Amino acid sequence: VEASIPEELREAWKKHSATEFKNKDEFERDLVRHIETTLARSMYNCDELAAYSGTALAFRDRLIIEWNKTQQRQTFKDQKRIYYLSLEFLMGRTLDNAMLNVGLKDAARDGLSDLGFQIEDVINQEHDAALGNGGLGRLAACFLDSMATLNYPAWGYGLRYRYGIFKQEIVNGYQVEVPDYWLDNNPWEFPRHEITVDIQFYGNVKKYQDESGKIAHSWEDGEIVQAIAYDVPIPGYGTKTTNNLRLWSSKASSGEFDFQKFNAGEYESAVADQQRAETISAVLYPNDNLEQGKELRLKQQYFWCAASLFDIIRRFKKTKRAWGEFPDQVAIQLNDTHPALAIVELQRILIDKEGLEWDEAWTIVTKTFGYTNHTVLPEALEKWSVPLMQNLLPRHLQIIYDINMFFLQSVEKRFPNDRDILSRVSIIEESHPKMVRMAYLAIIGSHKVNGVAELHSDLLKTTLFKDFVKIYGPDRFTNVTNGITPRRWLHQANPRLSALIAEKLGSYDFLRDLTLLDKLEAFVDDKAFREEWAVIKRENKLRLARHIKATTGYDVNPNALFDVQVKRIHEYKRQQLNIFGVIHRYLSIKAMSAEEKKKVVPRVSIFGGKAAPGYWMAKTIIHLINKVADVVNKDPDVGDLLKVIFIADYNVSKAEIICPASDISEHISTAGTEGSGTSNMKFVLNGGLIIGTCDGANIEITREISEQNIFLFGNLAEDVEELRHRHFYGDFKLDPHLERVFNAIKDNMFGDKADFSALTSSIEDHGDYYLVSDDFNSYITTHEMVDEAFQNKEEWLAKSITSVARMGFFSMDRVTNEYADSIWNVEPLDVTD
Ligand code: GPW
Repeated sequence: VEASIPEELREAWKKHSATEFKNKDEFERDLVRHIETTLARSMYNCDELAAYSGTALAFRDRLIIEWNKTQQRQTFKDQKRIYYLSLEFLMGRTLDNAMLNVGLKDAARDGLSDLGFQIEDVINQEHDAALGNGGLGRLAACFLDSMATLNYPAWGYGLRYRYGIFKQEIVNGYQVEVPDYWLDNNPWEFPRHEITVDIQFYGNVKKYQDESGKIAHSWEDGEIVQAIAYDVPIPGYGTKTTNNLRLWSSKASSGEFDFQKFNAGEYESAVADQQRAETISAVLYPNDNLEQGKELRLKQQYFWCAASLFDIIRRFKKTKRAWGEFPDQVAIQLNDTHPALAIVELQRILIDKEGLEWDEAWTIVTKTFGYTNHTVLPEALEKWSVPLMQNLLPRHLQIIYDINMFFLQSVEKRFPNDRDILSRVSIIEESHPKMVRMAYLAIIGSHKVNGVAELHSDLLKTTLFKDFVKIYGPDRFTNVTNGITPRRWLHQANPRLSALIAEKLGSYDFLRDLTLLDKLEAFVDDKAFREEWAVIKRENKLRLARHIKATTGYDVNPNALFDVQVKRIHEYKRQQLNIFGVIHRYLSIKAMSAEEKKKVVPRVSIFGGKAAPGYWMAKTIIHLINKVADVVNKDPDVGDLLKVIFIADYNVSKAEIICPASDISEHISTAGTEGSGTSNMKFVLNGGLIIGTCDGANIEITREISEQNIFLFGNLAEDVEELRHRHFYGDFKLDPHLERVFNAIKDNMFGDKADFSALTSSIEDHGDYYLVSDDFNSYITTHEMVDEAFQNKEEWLAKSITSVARMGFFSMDRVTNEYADSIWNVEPLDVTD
């Protein structure tokens, strides 16, 4: 559709082209105009929510202007673009980030103050955009921030869930899930009602001869659901680039069919059809590191992949290039296997719709895709039942079988004497029912596969994907260690620390090149600087203490050691190890004389995180933490020496308060189970030390900041298999300190012991799969070392400063550049002209 204004009329447009506010006065003008017109409110009727909406609209105008220009520039330059396909984008709040990225937060602060508002209160009105579960979704959000900041032409593609991750309430110590309806007056999304794609499900496949006599396939009948695009602008920091995140929403297709139903008086059934269609994008599956194999989830995956590919291909076709150039224009990154169907869908379009030969199409497909694996946990690896897929996506299943056949033929040719390898690497698992192994499909359909930290990538190559390394050679597999955006996780979350660093380094350039932090090491002995550093940590702890008081009613002592573990609750992440350690500490304090108690370093143990609604053991862990808190926090024998806090509804905006306030944080997964972890990086970047196992990115953090600045403990990944094996054969002895803890639980010290028996018996009676007992002694001894180190304030400060100075490697910008060079082969787009 040509909707462009003729050349001779464009002067009139240019004269009135929208302009951006550039200072406080212009901001105030735009803010008041939006409040009085867009919101139809006035100075007699303006609460903080209206002030927030007005401010958001004023900044949104700026983003839109740059967003339009960026899209025009990218279309004009017509370079290769990156498409990041992720079922999760855990964005958090947008306003504060937008203010900082465009460099006008001070103007907004002053302007709001002139009009009677405090900027912090206004920022706090915003609801988090929480379209993700945890690390995987937050990584996608950090990618978007970095890609825009580095001027890469990049799009995110996701689903516009009506309900994001549930809100968590704690009632009588139990998690209660409350729906997160986040879409009402969300100013950051733009419905594009004109951008729609019809998506087909079910039906059947017809074979026919095309004009040239070739056998061809067409997918017919079934049902159609419509995808509608909603766009979200993604501004970079200190750049004009504003990229696009496109989220698809589902709706009943407004075809004749429904119209006929309405006309035939079948009003109710027509409405029911509508609701069924809308169900596809209704809710985010709330599982982290778990796949349940539900049909609706597969529908979500195909719906989103098909709509995104249609959109990408539509854009490519406008350039009138030959299909062979597709991989020179398009790089698609698969965030885990959730979008692996995109591989099959592209192959289908090329052979069924565009008439390409199989081999020609397959070359294009494999050059286009890259696949990132985030876990080795077996329960998280996606497998779809063949009958389910046969019913929902009959043509795709055929193509998967063909991909598999050609692949197995080539394997057979290369390894003629190895019969077993074929069944091991087959995309189809020969079980009952047969299953489609999505990770294998993703490997076979991509030119690069990467893990997210060194240990994790090594484990992929030596265990899960070993056969594929043999088949394809080691070059198809690579590592890109995760990172985080320093804009949100330092500058936005910890403005005072960011300002102090800027003062010392002479500018905020470190926010665009985090390796500049290394210059901080020169100031580690600077007395005034150290004092300022300590004051900022204290202020941040006070801010968290106020939040704890307001939400739990508990007072915590800001001089105590703040010990934090916030992340999804999972047995492999071992919050149970932490809470057992807390009970051990509690019992030790109870047994002390008054004299001995004087030597105890006061602690606040802070937990936060959601359990998947169906994950019983995770919910039991939350329950135990809250019960321990009930007992410990009101025990006069303990007083300020120990407090236990569970912060409800941990999310991105709470992380921004919590990360800057830790003295120590816990990253204590069973070695070999955590892909990378990214909150470890957030805490260290904010001057907290960490206690952790040799797992995920903890290992690279240790390499960067040195062993002296981290508290490592526990068995190594290489020992895990053997230990589990031994447990299985009865060689298991409960650690004596842990036994004391279990005895306390069994004495009903924290309420009915029956409530926690699943937890204790998974360790005592069922093989202790996560090695809690094996690591317990090492864990509590290391915590004693933490106490000791914390008493030496000067040394602790030196560790904190040195660690921050050495965190440059963990910038998401480094990560993005590595993907761009080694996977995408994409260049940034020059925005100066
Ligand atoms: F199972 N991760 C996550 F691999 O947050 F898909 N959710 C998930 O469903 C998966 C992984 C999946 C996390 C990893 O657990 C974490 O170690 C990693 O840092 C993060 O993804 C980002 O790579």
